[in-house]
Amino acid sequence: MGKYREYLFNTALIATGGLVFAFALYHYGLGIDFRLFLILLLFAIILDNLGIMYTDIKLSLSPSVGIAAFLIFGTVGAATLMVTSVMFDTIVMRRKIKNGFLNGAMFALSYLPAGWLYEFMGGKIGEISIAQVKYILVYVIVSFLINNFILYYALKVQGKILFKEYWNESVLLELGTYVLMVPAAMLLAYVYFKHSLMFFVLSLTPLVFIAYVFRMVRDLVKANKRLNAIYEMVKMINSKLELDQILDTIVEVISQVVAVSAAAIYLTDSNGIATLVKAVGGKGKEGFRESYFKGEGLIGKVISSNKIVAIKNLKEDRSLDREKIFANYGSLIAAPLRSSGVPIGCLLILHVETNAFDDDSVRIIEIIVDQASVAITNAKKYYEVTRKSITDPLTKTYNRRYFNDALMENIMRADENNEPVSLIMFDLDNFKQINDTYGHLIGDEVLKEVARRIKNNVRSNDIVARFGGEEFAVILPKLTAEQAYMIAERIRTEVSSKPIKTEKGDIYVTITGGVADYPSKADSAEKLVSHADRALYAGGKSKGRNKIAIYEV
Ligand code: GH3
Ligand code: MG
Repeated sequence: MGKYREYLFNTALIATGGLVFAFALYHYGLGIDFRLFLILLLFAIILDNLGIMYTDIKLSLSPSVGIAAFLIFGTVGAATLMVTSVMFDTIVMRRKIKNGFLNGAMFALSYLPAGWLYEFMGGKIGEISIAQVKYILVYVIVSFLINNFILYYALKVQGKILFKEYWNESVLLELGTYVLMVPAAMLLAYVYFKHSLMFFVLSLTPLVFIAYVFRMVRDLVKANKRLNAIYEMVKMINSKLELDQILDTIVEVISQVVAVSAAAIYLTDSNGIATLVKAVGGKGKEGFRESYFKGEGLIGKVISSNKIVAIKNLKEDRSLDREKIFANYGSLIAAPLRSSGVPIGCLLILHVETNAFDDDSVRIIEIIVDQASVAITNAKKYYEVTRKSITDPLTKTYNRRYFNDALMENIMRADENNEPVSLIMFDLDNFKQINDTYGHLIGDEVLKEVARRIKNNVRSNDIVARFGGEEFAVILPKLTAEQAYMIAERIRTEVSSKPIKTEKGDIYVTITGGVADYPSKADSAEKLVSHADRALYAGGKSKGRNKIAIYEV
């Protein structure tokens, strides 16, 4: 679908651009001095070459030559110059044939109507005066608007999603260059009308110098961005961010230093299987393969070999044929993530165009990925430690400490939202007997199984905790004691109805439960616990066990 839309858009753009251009040539003719045309073309090409790619948009000073040509030749001559120079730059210098035609059509469609509007409004060709400034501004703004309008849609149908983040910034930057280019163009045209061709050519050279300085500034800005990206990564290593936030930051930082159409992060488990944990661009997670076995496919190979892979032209690379995902892209970088030399996953960066990543990009990715790996490892370790500190090792339910915090938090939330929260306390019946009959180890097995049955019968945000030796507590947010009673009953039945299978045979156990809720049956966390406990003994244990009771005020 996306491909079809892109094809339709491209065809329509090239056809319209070509037709309008042919009409202009046929109807108005070129009528230019070819020697001058070639000189201007040469300068336009030089300036385009010194231009800088700002993410997906090229900034260059060649429009100043274009505007000068417009003031000298008029609409059709100037448009011809600009279409020729952009096509030369894209097709010959950047080797992108399709984009060459797209850019040519885009320029024809922006500069021709802008020129016609200029002439229609009364702007003059072939001479220069201050009174023309306002018309020249109209010419510049109209061509700029059409140009960027088409470019925006071209990038959009090409599936470049991240460009939107930089769009405003790059458009503003481009507009800024016109502050320099409009006066420069007027000066050039003035020199041409008043002085010799030789003098005119000489006055073009400072532009080349300025473009060169521009490029140096760009390199500085780029270097600065890269330093900043590394700084962000180092900062992240020492942060207490969760793994998911770390992965988000990695993708964000990467898209600041290289052009990204889509990116994915895979992390390996203990069996060496790499699983997709983050995906942006393309179709999100659906666009990427869910997992790769050890050594399987590009991702598996990058992880096993521990070597970064950069493919400049995916369309010519036969080795990846079988992986569908790569059919939509032109180039990629796949970088292994490793922690103290051990592979932990892979970062995949894709771009729709070929040759999107130069050697510099690959190097910076390598550095970022090293830092990112440390941050990922730290986050995983931190998660392990916190998880261990709040769970009961035998039953894998929450421990008493976590239960206390969670109960306070749930009561606070209940107050805020004006909702109830319920608590069930369970105690295994005659558990001492089970220990005495079958031994402590079998007793442990029984406890584990009862915990599992309780967890299986509550919602995912209910909190099951081991309150004491053979006592469990369940916090049920948003439920009244009556609703919690139903759940407690379900758990009681579930525990007593099926035997627990152990080495020493099937064991039947029963549990007794007490229920209370906040705020109707208790007005504090302490009372909620003591009231549920009192219901457990007064209403359950003392009345024969294997029962659930609600606290009576
Ligand atoms: P009641 O129905 O009144 O609750 O009787 P009970 O036997 O369950 O009550 P009691 O409080 O007398 O005994 C609880 C027993 O639970 C005593 C203790 O040894 C055992 N217990 C506590 N923690 C563990 C544990 O982690 N593993 C095992 N196997 N037993 C435990
Ligand atoms: Mg007991």
